[in-house]
Amino acid sequence: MALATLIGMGTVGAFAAEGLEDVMKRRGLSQKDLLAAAKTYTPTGGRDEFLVFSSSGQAGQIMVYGIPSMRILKYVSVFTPEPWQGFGFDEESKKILRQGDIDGREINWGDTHHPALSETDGKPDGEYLFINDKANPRVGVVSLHDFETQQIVVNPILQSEHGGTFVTPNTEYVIEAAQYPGVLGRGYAPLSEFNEKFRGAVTYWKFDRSKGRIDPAKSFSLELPPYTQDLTDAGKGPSDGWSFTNSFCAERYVGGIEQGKPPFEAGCSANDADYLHVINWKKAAELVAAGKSVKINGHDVVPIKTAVEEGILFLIAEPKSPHGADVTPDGKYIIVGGKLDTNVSVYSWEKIKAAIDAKQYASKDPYGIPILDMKQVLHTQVQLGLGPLHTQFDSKPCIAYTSLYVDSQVAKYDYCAGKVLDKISVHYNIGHLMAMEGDSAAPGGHYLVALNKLAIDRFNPVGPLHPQNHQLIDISGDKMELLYDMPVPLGEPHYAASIAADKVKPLIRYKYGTDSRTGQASPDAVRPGSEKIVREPGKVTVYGTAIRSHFTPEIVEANEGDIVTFHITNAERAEDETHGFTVSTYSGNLSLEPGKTASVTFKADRPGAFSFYCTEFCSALHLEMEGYLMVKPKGLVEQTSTKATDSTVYTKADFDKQYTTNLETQKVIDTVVKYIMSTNYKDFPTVVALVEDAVDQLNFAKDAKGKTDEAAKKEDWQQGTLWANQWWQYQVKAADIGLRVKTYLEEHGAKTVAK
Ligand code: CUK
Ligand code: CUA
Repeated sequence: MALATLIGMGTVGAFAAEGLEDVMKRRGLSQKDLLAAAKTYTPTGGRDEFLVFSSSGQAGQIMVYGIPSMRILKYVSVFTPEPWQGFGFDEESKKILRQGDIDGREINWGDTHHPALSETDGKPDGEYLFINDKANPRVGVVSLHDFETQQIVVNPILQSEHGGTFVTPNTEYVIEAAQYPGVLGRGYAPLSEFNEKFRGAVTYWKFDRSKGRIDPAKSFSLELPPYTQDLTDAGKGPSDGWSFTNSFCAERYVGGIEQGKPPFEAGCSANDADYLHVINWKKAAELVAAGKSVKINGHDVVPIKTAVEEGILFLIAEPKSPHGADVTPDGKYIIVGGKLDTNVSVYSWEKIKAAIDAKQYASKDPYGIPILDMKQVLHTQVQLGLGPLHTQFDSKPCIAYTSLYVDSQVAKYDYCAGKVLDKISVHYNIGHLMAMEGDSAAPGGHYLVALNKLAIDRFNPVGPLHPQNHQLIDISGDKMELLYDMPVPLGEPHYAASIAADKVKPLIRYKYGTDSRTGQASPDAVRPGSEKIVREPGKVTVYGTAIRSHFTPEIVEANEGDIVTFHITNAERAEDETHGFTVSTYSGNLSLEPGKTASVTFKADRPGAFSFYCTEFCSALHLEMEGYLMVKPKGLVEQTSTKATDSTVYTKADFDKQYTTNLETQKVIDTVVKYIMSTNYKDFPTVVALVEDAVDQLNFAKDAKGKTDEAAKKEDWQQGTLWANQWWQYQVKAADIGLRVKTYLEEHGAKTVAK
């Protein structure tokens, strides 16, 4: 041991001098690697240019990370309980999760595919985020004011979906299209009646921005043939008011491998073409308003027949097994990939509109829907490679990027001229790809992420289930350059949405006593000093607060069998001063961010002395942030005792010692305060908030000093010493904040202001 230490010490000097070239040699890095590192490395304290909201597939969550650093910042739970943030563990968020129950069944997961940011004029505005659940047809609404899920809506007619979420240019509607055909309303019909009874649909969820919620009563759907609708995009610019949904299995094959028939995969890819659905959603909304819809499960549905009569639904052939329908930033073209084709097809909106206006149809489908002539409305086809899937756009005009699943490549091309410009290999089997704001009316350029399905050998092995791989690509030059690999350890992300980071302006703290799930004042919030325990027969309700470093109340008594509720409000104003709350064996976890009120209810069915405590390391005395729920056994005969329960007895000497310490601490605080006041601290908003918090703590200290002095007057050294200690605790918190402020001011070059 001693020898090893000696050797270690002896060599420290040699390693300390390791220079850049030594490190490159030791780690086998090339100049290209260094350049990539310089483009992505974000020094301590640095921020990212873009935020990414990535789906997490089967995890039912959204993953938030930064670009170019690829550092993960948060997971936002949507369809799945998540204990850190209390989602599904406090009563307020349980109500949101339960909104997602379907036909009386509790569902606690989701297969999330496509997140969409709310848009204004076709550009992401950083206010809301939507995501779909393919397995259980639902849409989640997340507020970017606090990155919390606010609402889940269940599709009233679909049993399976995929083409969501995509928003119209001013987030009038959030679009969700069906995937596997079903009987609308989730009813039954034999598969032998597939063509007659099974249907697809696309749902337009009305978004009420003033409430930050979807309004199901003003939402509607359009009935579609059972063609297995796939992905959707909303038109913009000249194509605003329309939406485009592709499909596969227009063969309407129904499988039956167990009866010796070829499987779905054979029957669904037999024909050379499927259909792009072209829908005038603005006119559809008018038809619904005019009462031309039918009701299924109380939801407005525009029947195919009506859509055809009113001229709002058209089909266009698209190449074999299409995937991805992406509208160009200017809204002039729709680009469709074909999984079993080598081309992307670029459709011209101008030509589509002209054909519709002139009623020039090539034919009709079995449901009477006009089919436009593909050749007539195509702008061009670009041969990219095997398995083109999804398309994103650059800030430079006419430049698009399409993922090639089979080739494991990204192709860069000019869709106006129909010319391939560059290709880059990725690892492995890319699904979606995402350029910065690359699906909006004004893409941001700079970077692109390849969302790869497989990682295979790219990372340290972690068992048979591998992470996925998001690869960051620099697209600022003519040639695409691979910069970074990021393992995604949460689920299969499918799609992600990105936004310039400075457009997102979340809250630092809630308004005091907010129920974050409704965004409204919680009726159960109390201010410090007004905490209470309300007892009713069979019921104990606690209205409490949390602040560094205690809960009020601390000791709560209940009888075996009582229904116990804790409503806790975090009384902090300080940034990042979150508390947690759990009762041993009885509850999950509450996450109490500054200003938030959250609740937990349970039946105290087992007697015992159960500790509760704060689950976030919030201060030096975080471990002491504790209390007891005393669940008294049935039939217990109380032994009343007036004996002091404190285990330690304090004397005047103890009191004096603490009192002296406090006076000395106050002197230190005074010097720090003097220093802060001598600077231009008011120019720093972070500091102003911290000073506010310190003032809070000093006021609490003053209050505790009053109680200390009162006890001393009565020569109650027991209470006096304890209150003196509490006074000191507040001083320590104030001093802690004061020192944080001092460091901040020094690091940010605060100036001394003459008085
Ligand atoms: S889908 Cu997964 S790669 Cu759900 Cu958008 Cu194409
Ligand atoms: Cu509050 Cu730990």
